[in-house]
Amino acid sequence: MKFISSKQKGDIFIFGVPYDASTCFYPGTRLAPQKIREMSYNLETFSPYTFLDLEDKNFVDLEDIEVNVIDPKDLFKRVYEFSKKQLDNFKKGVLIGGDHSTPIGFVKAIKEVYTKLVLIHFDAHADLRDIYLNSKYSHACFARRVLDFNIPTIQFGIRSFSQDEYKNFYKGNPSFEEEKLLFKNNIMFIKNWDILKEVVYLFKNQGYNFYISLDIDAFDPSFAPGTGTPEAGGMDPLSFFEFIKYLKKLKINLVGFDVVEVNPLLDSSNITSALASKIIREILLIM
Ligand SMILES: [Mn+2]
Repeated sequence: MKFISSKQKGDIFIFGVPYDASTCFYPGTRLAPQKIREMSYNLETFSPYTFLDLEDKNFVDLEDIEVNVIDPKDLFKRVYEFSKKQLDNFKKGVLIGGDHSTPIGFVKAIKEVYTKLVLIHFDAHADLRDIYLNSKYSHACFARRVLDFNIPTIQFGIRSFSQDEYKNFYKGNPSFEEEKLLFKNNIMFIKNWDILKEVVYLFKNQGYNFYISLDIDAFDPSFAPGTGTPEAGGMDPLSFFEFIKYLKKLKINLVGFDVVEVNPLLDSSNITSALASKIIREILLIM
């Protein structure tokens, strides 16, 4: 099954990575790419936020890649090589996970094409561990690997981190402690939508390209219950759609996007998959 309104040719590719072996709690995110596509047939192709229509957007859903591997490092290599190949033909890409280990190789491939790249990481969890359960490519290491690729990273929605993550990245970080728009160790921590919009504006003016990584658990569990590690106190979908509207107005160059950690086995009435599906529609429209 392909995402609604997928075309034969286009500038943007979508692919699914049905992999959840690095998940530490409940498995099931491997089922998300198919479920999210299924839910797309419930959507209008026309957006009430941007007044754009998916029918007019040239993107190609390449469906799921083969991920018959256990080791997250093999998965990383596979996603990287696949993405690299696709970026010879396509300008931009969208990944549907899978757990948060799935986009690491994709981000690396994007960064090799777009050297001037900034990443916005929406998540409840810091994902800044260097190694987790013996792997550097675990879903708990996503943001740390992004920093290894030398990509300035803006985190939003984070409300769960270890004492080590706190000491190494947040403590003494002016963006964390005083909400100043300053990087420390290439990372900025933002809690407020208006400040996030200001940061995006500054990067856009410096000619940066954008990548957005969305862990669905950034949303409050009341909006997105279908995820393995729910964390109370999260963001709401309306604010996110408002943010996308702002990105459209600003005409940013959004070159990569992923949505991860949707778990259809833990979902209720498919509301989490439906949310992810709607977000993909909105993101495709502004790409
Ligand atoms: Mn998370």
